[in-house]
Amino acid sequence: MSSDYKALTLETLPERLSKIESITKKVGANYRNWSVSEIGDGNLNLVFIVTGDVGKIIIKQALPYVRLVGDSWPLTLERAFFEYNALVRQEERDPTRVPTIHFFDRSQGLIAMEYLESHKILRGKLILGEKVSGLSEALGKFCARTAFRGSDFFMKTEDKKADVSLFQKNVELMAITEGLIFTDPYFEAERNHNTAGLDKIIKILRNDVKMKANVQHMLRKFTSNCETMCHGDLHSGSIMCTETATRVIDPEFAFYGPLGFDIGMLISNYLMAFFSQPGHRKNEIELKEYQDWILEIIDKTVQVFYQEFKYLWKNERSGILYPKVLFEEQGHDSTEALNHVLRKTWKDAVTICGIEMHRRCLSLAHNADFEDITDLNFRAKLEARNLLAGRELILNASSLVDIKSVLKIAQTYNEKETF
Ligand code: SR1
Ligand code: MG
Repeated sequence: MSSDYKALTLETLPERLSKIESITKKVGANYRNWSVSEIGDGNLNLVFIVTGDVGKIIIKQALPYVRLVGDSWPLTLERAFFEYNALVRQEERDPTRVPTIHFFDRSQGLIAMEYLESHKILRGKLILGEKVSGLSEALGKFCARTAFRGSDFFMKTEDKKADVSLFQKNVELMAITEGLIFTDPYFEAERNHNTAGLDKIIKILRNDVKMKANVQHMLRKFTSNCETMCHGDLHSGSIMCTETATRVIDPEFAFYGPLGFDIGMLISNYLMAFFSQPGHRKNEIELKEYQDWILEIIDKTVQVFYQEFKYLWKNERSGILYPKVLFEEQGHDSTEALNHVLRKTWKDAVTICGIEMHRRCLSLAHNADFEDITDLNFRAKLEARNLLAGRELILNASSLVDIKSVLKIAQTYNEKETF
């Protein structure tokens, strides 16, 4: 850590940032008029909203430790550097989907970025039963564009290799994913916790050798298949929406990995929103209507993902992989090759989806979808459905060849009496 690093406070922020022109331009030069509030509810960082005479800005600053745990789990500030670099690339690959960056300071682990007026965290909206129009369109395209344009289908290979080597240094955050997502749920790890009543289900998961092996096959891909730059943490807490607009935030876990990683994690978080709904609304008609809406969103997101990926394959395939010189320019159709790529990507997505469903109930960082349910017996019952459905996905990823079959599993487990 740089020796001049200092975490910002509500009191010190205005004077410290008043010397930075790109910030005063957005907020106003008279820093004595700034009001500051800390809104960070994530697991790692400080997040401030700064309001001045001219406008508002978001200041995100890394702490030298994991906020969720405290200083017993030190973490360098470098995640801000990776987040900054990921935001720059995401802006190129899917313009206007991520917040505009106004300022970055590596030694302070600090990024100043666009305040997303009237946007709320998607997870909160899903818990409240609020709908967002254009959600599937925005995120299906985001996943396809970032996956395709960050890969050897599109990039100049020297740029891709340089980028892989840059993001391979995001070691600490990849280690969090490797531990919390791929490993801890499947044994009695120190940081795990779970809702009481799940012991029988947890035993089933931890004794399922075939499933554990599939998880590890996926971890192997996570560590070695540097196919594209993934957001790395695309859950519903990394998405902000109004009723009609959708933006993606927080790519500090970015890494070069499997093409299906982000879409798989996204679907997983929708499925957890789906399974947890009975804990948030009791009216049967409203419940069914909203759960159906979530399933439609998933279905449409995947359709948009495929459509966009296919479009990019046809129109932007300029990298070293499956070059047109070997196919179209020889009068040969590349559709079979494309379908092969999509099949493998989908299998990875389904596997990641199941793994994420496990870790959010068993490992360290749970999600509010389930955690906000105060009736613990009922929460355990819903989590059990989610855990067993996740197991089905991991075990059967090869045969669940489309989204409809995944959604069918969700519907089946949603009706299941698990204990
Ligand atoms: C210690 S960090 C725990 C989790 O929070 C982040 O948002 C990631 O999902 C990570 O796995
Ligand atoms: Mg985050």
